[in-house]
Amino acid sequence: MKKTILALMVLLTSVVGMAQKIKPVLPVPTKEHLVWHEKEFYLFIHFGPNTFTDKEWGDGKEDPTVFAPTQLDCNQWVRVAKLAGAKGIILTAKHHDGFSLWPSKYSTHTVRESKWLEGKGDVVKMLSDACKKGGIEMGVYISPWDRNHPDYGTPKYNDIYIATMKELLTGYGKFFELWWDGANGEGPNGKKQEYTFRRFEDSAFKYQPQLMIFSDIGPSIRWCGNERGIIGNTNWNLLDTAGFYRGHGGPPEDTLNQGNVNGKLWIPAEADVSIRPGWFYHPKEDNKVKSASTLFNLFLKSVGNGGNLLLNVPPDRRGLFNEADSASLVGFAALRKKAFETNLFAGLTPVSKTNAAGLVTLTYTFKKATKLNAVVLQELIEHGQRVKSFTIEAKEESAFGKTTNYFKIFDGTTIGRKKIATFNPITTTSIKITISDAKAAVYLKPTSAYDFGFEIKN
Ligand code: FUL
Repeated sequence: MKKTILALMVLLTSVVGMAQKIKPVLPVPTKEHLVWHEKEFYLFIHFGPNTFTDKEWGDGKEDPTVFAPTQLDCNQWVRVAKLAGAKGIILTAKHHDGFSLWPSKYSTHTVRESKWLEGKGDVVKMLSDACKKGGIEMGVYISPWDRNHPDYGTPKYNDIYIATMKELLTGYGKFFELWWDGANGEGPNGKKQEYTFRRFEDSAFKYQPQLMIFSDIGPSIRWCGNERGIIGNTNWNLLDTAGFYRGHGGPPEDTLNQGNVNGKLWIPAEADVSIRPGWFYHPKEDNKVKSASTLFNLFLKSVGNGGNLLLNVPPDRRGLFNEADSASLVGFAALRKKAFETNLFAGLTPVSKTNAAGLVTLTYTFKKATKLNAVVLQELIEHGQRVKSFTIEAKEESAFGKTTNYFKIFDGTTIGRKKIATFNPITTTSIKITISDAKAAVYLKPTSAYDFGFEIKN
């Protein structure tokens, strides 16, 4: 392995001046990807007839009047989202039952046919107004699978789907993300649909070029391969999609979970998971809401592995986030604040060295023995994802206060956009980070270290 490959550049200041000189390792993220990566955590909202019928998948035959929230308040969703530190909200504007949360002119199964606000309501509008007012972003889930639409299963439905998207993407301002679910069953006439996804994609980007489109294989963001909120410890933002299809026909789940080391496209992972067992609200799950510490752990396993966390919080039958969910979300924010409040590397300048084997190390020496349980590493991903493996070591002190050896506290693979490396709390005077393998010279953002001050639940 060439020394040059392992030359480590630690950039403690802005890289603006250098940026042009750095030879990228392809593929690199688009500027929209870079904006998306910084969001880290945002909410998902599953809401619709299923909320009232206690189902997860409505069959599209529900009477639209079942949709009857008594106190629907999107400002409350936004308030709680902000308290939780979420950067946006993605709403199921249309789930598989085909019910549209806006009065779509391409459907007869919408809020208009319900009695909510005498059929004059529009949840998409309400949420979009609330997000704008609250200063957070909004995205939409528009299920391609539609169990209500009479044209589903015929070529005409593809045109209807595009018209439906157009209605949403041109009528409510900018969305940050469009979510395409992989589920694809039969429509009301028993037929399955052959989707023209390429056309869907072109149309969506035409209406909103800045959109990030999610599906199991992108084009912008990929599914992380499970609905448990866990992205691989090894996580490449790269994916090969040739020969794969959305829905059935995608790459194996562990490939989605880890990406492809030499993948041709920048398609980062998003972890979608619900705060409750179901995606929609069910009263019997009020006591099954994930705790703040479970959510914090999921944060470590998603954002801490370089992807984004999309956390579903289903409003209840009032149309409000339930008290139990709100309490967990606020607790989750408090844990993040506590964990990342004090950067123990602040004010320290690391010593950067190339050892005999040509491996580069970064050594931080504390002024006095310091307790820590986490180190956060970040690559400057605009130049491509490079690091393949690294280790973290801590200096062991002898009983007589004399310096002894370093011992390993963390063995890592990828870093990517962010790696939150956690370990059992240790008290040490020095931390050594070694990048042991990389595709090319590595560019890191400043590294930080923390003592969370609480136990991490597994
Ligand atoms: C799944 C859907 O079938 C679920 O109902 C839910 O929307 C989840 C996020 O994706 O594939």
